Amino acid sequence: MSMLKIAGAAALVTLVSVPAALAHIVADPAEAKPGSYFRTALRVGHGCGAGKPTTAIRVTIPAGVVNASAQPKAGWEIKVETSKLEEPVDAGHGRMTDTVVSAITWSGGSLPNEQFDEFGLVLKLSDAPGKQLALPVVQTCAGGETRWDQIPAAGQRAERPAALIRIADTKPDAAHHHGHAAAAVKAGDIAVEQPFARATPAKVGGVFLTLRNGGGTADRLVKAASPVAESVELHTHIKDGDAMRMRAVENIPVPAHGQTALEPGGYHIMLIGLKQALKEGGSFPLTLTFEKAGSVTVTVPVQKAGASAASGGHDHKH
Ligand SMILES: [Cu+2]
Repeated sequence: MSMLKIAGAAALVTLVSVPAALAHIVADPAEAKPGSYFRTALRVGHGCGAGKPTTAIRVTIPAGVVNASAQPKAGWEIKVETSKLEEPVDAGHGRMTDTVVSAITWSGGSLPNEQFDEFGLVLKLSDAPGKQLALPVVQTCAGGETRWDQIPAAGQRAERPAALIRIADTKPDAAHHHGHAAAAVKAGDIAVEQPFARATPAKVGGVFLTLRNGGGTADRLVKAASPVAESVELHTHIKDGDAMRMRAVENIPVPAHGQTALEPGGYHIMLIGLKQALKEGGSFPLTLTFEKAGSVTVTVPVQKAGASAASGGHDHKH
């Protein structure tokens, strides 16, 4: 379908069939810390009206977001659009870039009318406290689309507001610049503890962490993803004669009421095609997907080359 046809259909639908009771598309959570890697999701309610399913969601990434990545979603394809800036910006940890993500589209799925779903995002926010960010969303349905792009004035309501994010009026969170061990983050019953990566100037890097399963059902880590790498694989080490070799595995098991350590020399997460060197003191987001517990995004601090455990944690020797 040509762009002209899409635009024509959109205009028609917008004119004739916007019911008053459309469920707004909102960002949840909507309150962010300045300068943070902010994990949120676009919550999409009803279709575009007329009982039609939602088939695509396109979100425009506004100025004030220096990097954005989408959480993969079963049954949906993700397309990322970028744009060139006239002036380079700091995309995090001093990495200057003139290419930023300008829009993200999930498409190919079908969200029935009267159901809701969430589309996950990690946004690297600029250090600008006290601002409001508006993320315009185009919701495409079978046979039409709705543009959620209005920015309501203070105290006003809009019929089709963009998804809004408030950046808290506080100092940027400095914690993630200092590589300290973050508190455990959970997906369902599984806690992700003490994540860290080793600093490297190379195109590949390893991530280590502990997965603790507080539930009575065995689970498996089936996927990992990060915007800092072209691809992310689950690896183990196997003994090959006298040498240890890395090998990709389909999944990493986490026993019921047990734990699995991803550590140097054993299971690990491999970042392949790093888009920037991993520098000591930096950090980056990593999204882990479990077969049963679902997905969770953790912030991975970068420690010195050769580090064998997350600093600030207990000292385990190998
Ligand atoms: Cu590896």
